Parts: sequence; structure tokens; C-alpha cells
Amino acid sequence: MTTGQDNLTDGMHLMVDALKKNGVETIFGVVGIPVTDLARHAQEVGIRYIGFRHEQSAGNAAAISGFLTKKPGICLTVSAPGFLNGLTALACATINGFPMIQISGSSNRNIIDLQQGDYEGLDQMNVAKPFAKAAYRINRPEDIAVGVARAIRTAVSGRPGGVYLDITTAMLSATIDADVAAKSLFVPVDPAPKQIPSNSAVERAMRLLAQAKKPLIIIGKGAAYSQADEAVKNFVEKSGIPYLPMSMAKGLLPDNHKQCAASARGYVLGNADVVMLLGARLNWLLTHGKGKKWNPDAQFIQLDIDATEIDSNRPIAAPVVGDIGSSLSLMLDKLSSYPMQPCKEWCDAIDKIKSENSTKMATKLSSTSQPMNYFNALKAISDVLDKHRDIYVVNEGANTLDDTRNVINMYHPRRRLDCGTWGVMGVGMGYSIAAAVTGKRPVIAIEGDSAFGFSGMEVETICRYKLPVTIVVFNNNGIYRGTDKNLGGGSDPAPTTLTIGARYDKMIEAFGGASFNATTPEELRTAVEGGLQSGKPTLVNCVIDPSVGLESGHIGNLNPKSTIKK
Ligand code: ADP
Ligand code: TPW
Ligand code: MG
Repeated sequence: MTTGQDNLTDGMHLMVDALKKNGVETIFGVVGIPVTDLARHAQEVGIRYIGFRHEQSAGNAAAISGFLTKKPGICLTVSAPGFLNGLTALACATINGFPMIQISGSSNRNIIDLQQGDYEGLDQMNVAKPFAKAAYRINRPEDIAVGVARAIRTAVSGRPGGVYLDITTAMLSATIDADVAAKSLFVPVDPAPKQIPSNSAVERAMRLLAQAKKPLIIIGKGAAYSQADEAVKNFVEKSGIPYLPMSMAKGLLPDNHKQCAASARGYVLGNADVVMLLGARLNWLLTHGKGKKWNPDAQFIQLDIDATEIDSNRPIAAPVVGDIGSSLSLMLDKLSSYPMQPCKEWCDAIDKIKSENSTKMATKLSSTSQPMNYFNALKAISDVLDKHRDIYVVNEGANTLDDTRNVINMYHPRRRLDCGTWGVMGVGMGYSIAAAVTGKRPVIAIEGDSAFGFSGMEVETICRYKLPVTIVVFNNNGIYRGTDKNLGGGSDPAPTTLTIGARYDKMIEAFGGASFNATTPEELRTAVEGGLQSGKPTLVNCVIDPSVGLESGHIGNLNPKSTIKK
């Protein structure tokens, strides 16, 4: 694309050409100085532009679209405040290992560097560094091709993450000969190369696994990301080893699989003698592999693409550093040379616990309590989702998160999208929008009322782009519950409470979406079915008993305990 003068182009046009050449199909962002024309031009050349109400949601959309596609999702932000709003999402993407690139306009370097007060002046690249896998700045149009290629390669290679790409106002308007510019563009070759583990690492792992009497496989979102779905399924099924899916790995194998030990989680963690981690970190979500939940004598095999992850919490007896697909296929090749121990005793014990726990769960799900609690509400949703197994389930909140994760079965890989490693609130609408746009399937977002509030204004975005998203707000009037009282006795609400009896369904009416207020499981079933059947933006206000939630859901133990009694 050339500008007014025939043989010249500029940084803005060339930046869009570079993204287009690199296969970017969608940009998620918020426009303003200096990137408005960039978004306009992207749309002009056929890149889809999704305009958000807040950069954090645009960034979350880019991040999850990276998780779904293994290509970096692109988020576009304006300088300083827009950049900072997007930065939380960039940090979350990095922590979660999702590839994304936040491209942000920035103001004049000379004024920023001397702190002379430019319009929205901030040294963005250096601010971004601690929160990103890498931060780069493009100062000249002739560096665009390299800048974009480096950002892509960094985002997707090794452990994926968030990359910050700074594009200065001066660079956007700087001109360059159009032929030279066109010739400078390129697509990086093999940006996420396979990483093949050594034969000795594979044999060490197989030897250990073959000795195990009580083996366990823990499947994490790194395995889901790697898209080695067949290899994961084959290894689990051919080895016969019970497995636990981490939350975003649910559905890699269907949750009703006979080897799934999710409903005997406590038992398997406490008793497994060899644990094989498949793209899962021993971080807080697994109590660092230590403490009373774990068998202290368990030995670990860890399959991970990032060598620095190994031994981060517990010594790893058999590290297998490589990409999941390559590592697992080499292990599969050796399975017949390292036969597993008979599983009967271990597997029978697990099955017994599973069946006891499912009986307990069935009792909870059949609750007739009115107003609804989490379980009879989730049973209603689960009945509907059983007929729509291939859609995306976005989920955030505390009790709403934990109970949904346990009740709603997943049957397909990469369909459950949730708060992730940081347990962050506010991903809901950004993830829903990206799942609908990039994943091209309907979405149900099961949201705590507090969680929903963090990105609730994006309901307008969902309606503007007419996306097939059904949002169910579990409305218990608050964070964890809605019944707390102000300890000072004043008239202000307690820190955890939100508006009593709020009607979140009314919000979507403002933008032309469908709304339901559900007070019984039957009403909820009808509303969710209606939303999913119509494929139209829908918001269901689901009235939940305000007194039933647990403080911090299932992780109340992480709250600091005051030792001083007042
Ligand atoms: P979960 O939260 O599901 O337990 P984590 O995000 O903690 O999962 O861990 C995912 C792990 O997977 C990270 O350590 C990351 O380095 C690793 N990983 C990501 N992609 C791949 C891949 N393609 N092959 C192997 N490991 C991967
Ligand atoms: C960015 C702290 C964890 S869970 C939660 C908050 C505010 C909301 C829980 O209430 P909700 O769910 O969504 O109504 P429920 O069913 O239990 O009532 N800010 C950020 N992230 C986090 N995790 C918090 C605050 C938090
Ligand atoms: Mg709530």
C-alpha cells in the first residue's frame, strides 16, 4: 500500500502489511491517538478489527485466541493509559503461557526521555519488560519486518507468553520507499520449533513409570495448548494410568472417561507413588507438590518445554524437556519395552472413591432448594450443555468457578477457558468474545456476579458484533456471598456485598440482546437453552441464595489468618 506519493509508504501502512503477511486475521483493541488509522487500514485490507470498551478485555481476547490457535493473538492499544490498561492482560498471558502481542502506539521518544510532558508520554517499553516475555520497540519503518517477526517468534517459541511491541508516533508517520518496504517483509520460518527430548531422558521416564504401583498422570493446560490431542489420548489409554485434568485441560479426554480420577483428586494426590506431569506446573494450584495433600514419597516425571521449570518446587526424578507431542510420541514408542505394572488394586481403589463421591455429588445436584444454590443451578445448565457438548465454557468467580469446574463435564479439548494461573477476575467477556470470533463456536459464560462486573461493559461489544454468547450471571449479591454485615455497624454495605437483588439481565437490554431472569432450575434451563438455540447475545440473571457461598470458594485456606483476636 502506498501513500499519496507513488513511491512512498509509511510506518502505519507497512505495519499493517507486515501483520497481514504474517497471517494475522483479527486485531482486538481500543483506538485513539496514534493508532486509529492503523485499525482503519487493517479493516480496509481485510483484517478483522474487534473494538472493545476496555483494553484489558481486548488483551484477554488476544491472549485466549493465542491459546486456542497457537498463533499470537494481537491486541492494539493507545499510548500510556490504554497501554497500561492492556498490560494486566499481557502479564496474565505471560503467566498463563499464552502467546499474544500487545502492539501499542507511544509518544515522542525525545520528549519522553527528557520527561518533558508529551501527550500520554510514558516509557512504555521499559514499563512492559517485567510483565512480558520480551519487549521490543520499532523506531524506524525499515525495522518493522524484523520487529514483527521477533515478536511472533518470541511469543510462540518455548513456553509461550506475552510480547510487548512499541510503535512510536514518529515511526508510524515516517516514510520509506514502497518497494524497499515491500521487499523488507518476511514470515519467520518455523517460529515454534519442535523440541525433541533426548533418548536417555525418555528412557529414564519410562523406567520410573514402569516401576510404579500407583501411577498418576496430571494433564495441564500446556498439554491442551500443544494440540497433541491424539498423543495424549493414546498415551493415557495405552498405559492405562489414571489421570487428573487441570482445569483448562478438562476435555482433552472426556471428563466421563473411565481413567479420569477428577472426583477422587484427594485420594490420588495423597497416594500416587509416581506422578507424571504433562504440561502442568507444580505451582500453588497443586500446592507446590508438597504438604499434607501429597504422598511425601512420590516421585515425579515432568514433561515440559521449559527446562527452567524442572525442580522449581520438588525434585523431579525424570525430567523430559521437549514439546508434549514429540515427548509423548517417543514415550509411546517405548511403551511396549517398558510394560506398566498391573493397575487393578490401585484402579479399583480409585473407582470406589469415585463412586462414593459421585453419589454425594448426585445428592447435591438434586437439591430442591429455593432460591437456587450453586448445585441445582449448575445441574440445570449441565442438562442443557449435555446437548451442546462442543461449545466454549468460559468461567470465572469464586464459588461460581469452583463449583462449575466440578459439575460441568467437558468433552472436547480447549473448550474450558477460565481464570487460569492467577485466578484473575475480568477475563470473562474478553475470553467469550475471542472464543466466538476465533473459535467460531457458541459460548456460554458462567460468571460470578462480582467476576462479571470486571468486564461487564463488554456486553455492548458482544451485542455490537452479534456474537453467539450466552452469559449466565450467578447472582448471590456479592463476592463469595451477599449476606455479610458492616462490622462497624454503619449503613455502608460490607466489603463483600454488591447491590441486593440487582438485575444484570437489564444491562443487555440496553444493547438489544435477549434477557432472562431465572429464579428456578426450570427457568434457568429454558433461558440457557433459548440463548444457545438462538445464537444471539443473551444474558441470564440467575438468582442464587446469597448465604450459601464459601469465603474464597475452595481456596479459603489461602486467606491470611489473623493471630490477634480483638
Ligand atoms: P495448569 O495450570 O493447567 O496446571 P500450567 O500453566 O501451570 O498448567 O503449566 C503449563 C506448562 O506447560 C508450563 O510449564 C509450560 O512451560 C508447559 N508448556 C507449554 N506449552 C508446552 C508444549 N507445547 N509442550 C510442553 N510443555 C508445554
Ligand atoms: C483482578 C479477588 C477472587 S474471587 C472474586 C474476587 C473479587 C469474586 C468472587 O465473587 P463472585 O463469585 O464472582 O461473585 P461467587 O460465586 O463466589 O460469589 N481482583 C482480581 N482478581 C481477583 N481474583 C480478585 C480481585 C477475587
Ligand atoms: Mg457472587
